[in-house]
Amino acid sequence: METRQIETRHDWTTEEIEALFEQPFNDLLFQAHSIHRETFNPNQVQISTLLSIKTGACPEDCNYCPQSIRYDTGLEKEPLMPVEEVLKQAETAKQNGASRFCMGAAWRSPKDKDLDKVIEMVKGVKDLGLETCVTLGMLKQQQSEKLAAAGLDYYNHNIDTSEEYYEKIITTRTFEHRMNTLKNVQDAGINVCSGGIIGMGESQRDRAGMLKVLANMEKHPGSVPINSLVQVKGTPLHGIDALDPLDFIRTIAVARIVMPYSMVRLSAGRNELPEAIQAMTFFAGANSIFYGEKLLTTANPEENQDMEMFKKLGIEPMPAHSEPTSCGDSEPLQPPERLSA
Ligand code: SAM
Ligand code: DTB
Ligand code: SF4
Repeated sequence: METRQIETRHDWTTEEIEALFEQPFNDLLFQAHSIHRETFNPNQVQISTLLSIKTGACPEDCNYCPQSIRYDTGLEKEPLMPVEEVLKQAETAKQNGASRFCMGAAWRSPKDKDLDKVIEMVKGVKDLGLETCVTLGMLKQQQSEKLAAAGLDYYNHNIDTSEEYYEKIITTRTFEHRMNTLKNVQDAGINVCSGGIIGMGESQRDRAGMLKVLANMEKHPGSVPINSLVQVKGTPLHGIDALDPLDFIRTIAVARIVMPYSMVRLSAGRNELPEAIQAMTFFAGANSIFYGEKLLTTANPEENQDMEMFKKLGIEPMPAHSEPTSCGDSEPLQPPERLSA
């Protein structure tokens, strides 16, 4: 089969990305799906399982998050999980078909003694043959290097929204803090997993601005989780106008176009999304999901429900350590005829 190379750009403007959003829906989906077929097998979806290894009592004030100590969400806090318990859960995730195991901690940034325990977890999960990912908050350069030396595959650190909208959502840290950690992680040679949340009252321009920052990174994030806000009672964003699912699909499609070789993950919010909408996100270029009954603290679809959906759609799980089907930076993609007119 001939492999065509899709151009990987790092010089997007917000206006160009907004113009992608504003296309007629079918044109946008056609363009995104055409790219998706060039860079990935469109019938494979990567399966990641999440585990909260330290829950609640987080000092940050992220307006969306049930784990902030500032909001009464009824969540019971739990200290850092013992390494053996984490490995037991990773083994179960592997048996259930996961290829990546993501461990999340409700920290602003990890203490060095806690990081040593997380490193033991990473090594143990790797030994099971799973790809590893952790999300622990802000990291110093030296902490990133320690994680890299342990063989960590991915570090998840979401920019969550546009630089302009950031202070409306979080006041205890800045967008720049977030970018600094992403730089530390990339400099240490760890793959970045970074995306955001849609449905927090942001404008389409904010969505375009967020994707611009990700797409203009020196190296595109290997994984881009697109979360639909899970509204949790007690958080400031509970009760906000619900997101139009078509806008969620659009965001996934635009992410696929501007980051053609990244895994785009249909992340939080699947429990509230009808199957047909999820199917459309796979067509639009999503090729990864969180799998298992729980995300970190909120519900996710049941495993057999997801397997049933995959069966109906003819989708198979992507094997661990899969790469895009073509790669390169040279030949620009020719837009579909109607769009180039
Ligand atoms: N504390 C670390 C941090 O903030 O990077 C790691 C854990 S934090 C829960 C990981 C990500 O989960 C956040 O960046 C956010 O994108 C996502 N998240 C948290 N609460 C969410 C919600 N209610 N709906 C959708 N995504 C959410
Ligand atoms: C990401 O982008 N989404 C995941 C993962 N990275 C860590 C977390 C979603 C959390 C949803 C709310 C909860 O379950 O607490
Ligand atoms: Fe803490 Fe992360 Fe939740 Fe923010 S998103 S409150 S940093 S756990």
